[in-house]
Amino acid sequence: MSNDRHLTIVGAGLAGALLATLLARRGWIVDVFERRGDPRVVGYAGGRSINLALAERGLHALRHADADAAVLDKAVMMRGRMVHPLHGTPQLLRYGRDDSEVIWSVSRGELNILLLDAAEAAGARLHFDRRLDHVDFDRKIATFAGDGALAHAFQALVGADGAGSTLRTQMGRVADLGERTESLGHGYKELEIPPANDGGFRIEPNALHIWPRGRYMCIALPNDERTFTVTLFLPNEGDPGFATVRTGDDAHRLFARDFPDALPLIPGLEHDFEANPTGTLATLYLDRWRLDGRAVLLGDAAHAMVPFHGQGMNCAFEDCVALAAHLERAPDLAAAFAAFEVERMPNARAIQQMALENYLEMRERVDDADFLLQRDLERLLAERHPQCFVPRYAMVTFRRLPYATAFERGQVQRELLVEATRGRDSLEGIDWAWLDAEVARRLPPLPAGG
Ligand code: FAD
Ligand code: 8R5
Repeated sequence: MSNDRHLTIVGAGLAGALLATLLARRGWIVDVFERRGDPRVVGYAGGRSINLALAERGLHALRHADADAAVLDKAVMMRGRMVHPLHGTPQLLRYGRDDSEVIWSVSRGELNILLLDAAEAAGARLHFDRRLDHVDFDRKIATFAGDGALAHAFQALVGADGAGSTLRTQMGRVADLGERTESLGHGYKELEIPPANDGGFRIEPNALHIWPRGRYMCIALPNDERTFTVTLFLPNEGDPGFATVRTGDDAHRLFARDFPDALPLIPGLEHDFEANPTGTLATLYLDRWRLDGRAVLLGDAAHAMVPFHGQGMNCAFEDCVALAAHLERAPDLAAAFAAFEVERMPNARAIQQMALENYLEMRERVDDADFLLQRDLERLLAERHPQCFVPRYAMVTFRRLPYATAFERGQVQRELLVEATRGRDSLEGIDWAWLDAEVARRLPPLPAGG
C-alpha cells in the first residue's frame, strides 16, 4: 500500500501496543488512544500483579517487534502442569518434550509497559486518558473523552479496545456485525500466594499448578516477585458456586474441604476473596470484524474467549502480525481488512472452541483413568510419528500452524486414541500395525516448524 499509510488504533493494551510497534516500524503514521493513564507514569491500573501465560505464538509475534528477549528476561518458565489431587502428592506432567517446549509466566503490567516503550521508540504517537466515545463513520471523525472532548479525523480505526470494545459498539450502530456472547456460567476470583518467609517461592515455581475438582478448579501461575496468582474457577450457580460461596468465611470452608494443601499458602484468602471482584467468562462471536476500509477489530474486541487454553493474548498477538502483513501486501485498506478477516476468523473460532474444551480437560480429565490411558498412548504415538502425530496441546502451544488446522488434526487424533483404547485399561495388546497405518493415512506430515 503506497499512500495514506495512517492508522488510528483504539486501545494501548497488549494488542494495541504491539500493532503500533509493528506498523510504526514499517513507516506507518500511527496514533494510539488509550482510556487509561500511562502505566509508566501512574503505575499499572488494577495494582495487583496479574500474570499471563505466553506461548510460542505470542513469543513469535514479539520476535517481529524485537521484544522477545526483554520479555523472556522477566518471565518464569513453566515446564508443565503440577496437578494437586485432593489426597496424595502433587505430580508434574510435562507440557512438551523438553525445556524447549515450555510456556512462560509474564506480568501483564510489565509486558504492557515494555510494548508501550517499543511503540514510542518506533515513532507511534500515544495519547493516554483518551476514551473513545463516539464515531462518525461518514465524516470519519472519532470523538475521544478525557480532558475535554477531542475530535480526531481518521483514515481508518483499528479496534484493539478489548472485550468491552466501544469501537465494536459504534460499528454495530451502522452495520450488523452478527454479535453474540455466550456466557460460560462460571466465574473466577483471584487470590495471592505471597513469598515464603525466606523470600523464596512457596511452591514449585517452574510449573502451572492445577487443583482439579471435577466441576471446578484452582490454578496458580508464578510471578517473578516470588508470589503466585491463584485463580479459583467456580460455577455461578449451584454448590459450590459463587451464589453460595459469598464471604471470606465461605471461601475458607471451601478451601479447607477441597483445596486443603492450598489453604495455608494463601494467608489473605478471606480478604482477597472479599476485596477482589468476581470475573466473568464468556465467548464473543461476530460474523464480521470490519467496515470496508474504515474500521477493523482484532484481539478480544473481535473474539474474546474463555481463558482455559491461555491463548487470548497469544491469539491477539498473532492477529497483529497478520494484520500488519496484510496491510503491507494489499492494494488498499478495505482489501487488507477483508483478507485479515478471511484468514483469522476461522482460526479465532477454532481457538475459542478449544479453549472451552480445555476447561473440561483441566478440571476433571487430568484425574481420570481413561484420559490418562489416552494420554499415555498419545505420548507413544507422538514419539513414533513426530512429524504427523503432535498432541493438540502442543500444536496450539508450541507450533504456529493455523488454530483451525490444529483443531481438525486434533479431532482425527482424538478419534484414533478413543478407538485404540476402547474397552482397555492398559496399552498391552494395542494393534500398532493398524494404528501406524491409520496415522500415515489420516495425518499428513506437518511442515517443520509449522
Ligand atoms: P486488552 O489487553 O484488554 O486491551 C484493551 C485496551 O483498550 C485496554 O488498555 C483498555 O484500557 C483500552 N480501552 C478499552 N476501551 C477503550 C476505549 N473506549 N477507548 C480507549 N481505550 C480503551 N491470555 C493468554 O494468552 N494467556 C494467559 O495466561 C491469559 N491470562 C489472562 C488472565 C486474566 C486475569 C485475564 C483477564 C485475561 C487473560 N488472558 C490471557 C487473555 C488476555 O489478557 C487477552 O486476550 C488480551 O489482553 C487481549 O488483548 P487486547 O489488546 O485485545 O485487549
Ligand atoms: N485467564 C493458562 C493454560 C492451559 C494450562 C493447561 C489455563 C485467569 C482469567 Cl485457566 C488458564 C491456562 O492446560 O495445563 N495455559 O495458560 C492460563 C489460564 O488462566 C489465566 C491465568 C486466566 C483469565 C483468569
